[in-house]
Amino acid sequence: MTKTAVTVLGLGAMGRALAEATLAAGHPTTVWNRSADKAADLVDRGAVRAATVAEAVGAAPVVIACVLDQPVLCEILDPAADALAGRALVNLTNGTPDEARRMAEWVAGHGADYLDGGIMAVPPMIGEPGALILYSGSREVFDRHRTVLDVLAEGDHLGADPGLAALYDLALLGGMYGMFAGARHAAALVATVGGDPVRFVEQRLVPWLNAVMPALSGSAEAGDPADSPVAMQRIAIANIIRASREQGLPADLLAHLLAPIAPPTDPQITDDVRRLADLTIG
Ligand code: FVH
Repeated sequence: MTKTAVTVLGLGAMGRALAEATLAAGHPTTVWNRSADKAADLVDRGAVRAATVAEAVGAAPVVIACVLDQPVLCEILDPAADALAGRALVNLTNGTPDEARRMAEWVAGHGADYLDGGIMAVPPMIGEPGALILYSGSREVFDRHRTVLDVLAEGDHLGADPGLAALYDLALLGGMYGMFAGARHAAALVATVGGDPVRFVEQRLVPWLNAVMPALSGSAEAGDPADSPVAMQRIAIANIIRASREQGLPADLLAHLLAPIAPPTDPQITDDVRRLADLTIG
């Protein structure tokens, strides 16, 4: 079966993993990177190195872009705009929903189709079970180039609005970073009494988080959970803030922990949170 040719723009940690996956699956792969030397070993494995972005874009019907951020993508695509006509740009660069919508418009203005994507994986996961890419924008591109996209990760098309994938991606990353920030603070708190932060995370925190994971879906619902009422949770969170201060750790950011249990629609709870935050953080 003839394999669709693919271009990959950007050979950072993630772009390289994407190019390796398309190459391994037998798709003729053209690559471009600002630092051209990063393409050397891919060329040894059969990739074609393009000298310019325009040459790379012109080499394949599907162009996968994965660079640092959206301003960088705009900067490199601008001189190659004319080469886009009739192709599909699959933009897997992290960005905001509005950036994705603007990119979709710009790409359409140059006669090309647009699919935005948010990669829910780290580079070693690409091409492996468990990797997921959220897509939005052209459903037609998603369906037409499924054989290429499926070698990268499982794909989930969220809808026609090009901004959807970025929004879901950032929402998921926000949840992840909130957890990481909580973990760093927890480890720092344990270190104040001589505890080994790495062992604490491995032996205590990870099992604890796994145990409470089933409660996560309920945490997005409005209302007062019967077995862990909001009034009780507010006091526990205030105590985390007070304990942090007692142990000499900055606690200001922890006030945000109060927000998830204080739906803004409930003026009573919002007032309580404000007073509690004033009390503990002032
Ligand atoms: N790596 C990860 O874990 C995450 C997983 C989820 C998705 N993200 C997003 O993927 C985009 C690329 O991330 P990356 O990991 O490949 O990032 P780097 O290794 O830092 O590579 C950056 C590439 O961007 C190129 N670049 C940077 N500035 C410019 C510029 N001014 N002009 C042209 N290219 C530029 C850089 O080129 P070079 O430094 O090698 O010459 C790399 O190709 C990103 O949106 C993540 O959020 C990754």
